[in-house]
Amino acid sequence: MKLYMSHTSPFARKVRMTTRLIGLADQVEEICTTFESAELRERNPLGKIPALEAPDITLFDSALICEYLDEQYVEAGGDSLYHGDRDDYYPLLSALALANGITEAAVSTMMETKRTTEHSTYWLERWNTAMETGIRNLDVAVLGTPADMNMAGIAMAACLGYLDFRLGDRNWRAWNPALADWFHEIAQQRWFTDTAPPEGA
Ligand SMILES: N[C@@H](CCC(=O)N[C@@H](CS)C(=O)NCC(=O)O)C(=O)O
Repeated sequence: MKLYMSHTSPFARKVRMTTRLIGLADQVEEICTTFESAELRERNPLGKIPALEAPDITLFDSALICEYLDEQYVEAGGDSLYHGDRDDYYPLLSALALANGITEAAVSTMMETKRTTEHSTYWLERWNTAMETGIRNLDVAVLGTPADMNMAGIAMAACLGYLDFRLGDRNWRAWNPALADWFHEIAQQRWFTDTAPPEGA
């Protein structure tokens, strides 16, 4: 399989952490690309990173790619990253939706601030509120532990890694101290450190 990715994309990182956690990393060639490239647009008409070329299908959006990888893992006898305790199923999916949504707000903020023309205060405020309210409302209990990760935890790890990397001025740890404690342990895991953006990126 070929993953079209960039080292700075939190959506690509979510996929890359997943391949490492489920033992599929050596079957996925990581190809660095940019969102302006023709090779990416051939695989994702929206021109967004990441896209996965699998033997049977080419997939985009990171959520779909992660579901596909999870299916491979389950077929090989692994426990699905989406199904923990049955009672946790919808809380887990809600936390996953929240993590993906906060990441979207963070990436949009970053792209808007990088624009050379005038920035939209309206959108920057909306995204900031989404990030802060999302993080304050996140229930750490459903995110899993390093020994028992699930997709909500992986998505949240990618999200918080991105906030520290690109939006270090947001003091998200003060918004949710329990989440800060959870992340402190996660940030030491090999699958997290191995997928970090390179220095100076
Ligand atoms: N929902 C998409 C979001 C992907 C996304 O926004 N990727 C960013 C890089 S972090 C991108 O390629 N942006 C370029 C653009 O929006 O045109 C996913 O989960 O894959």
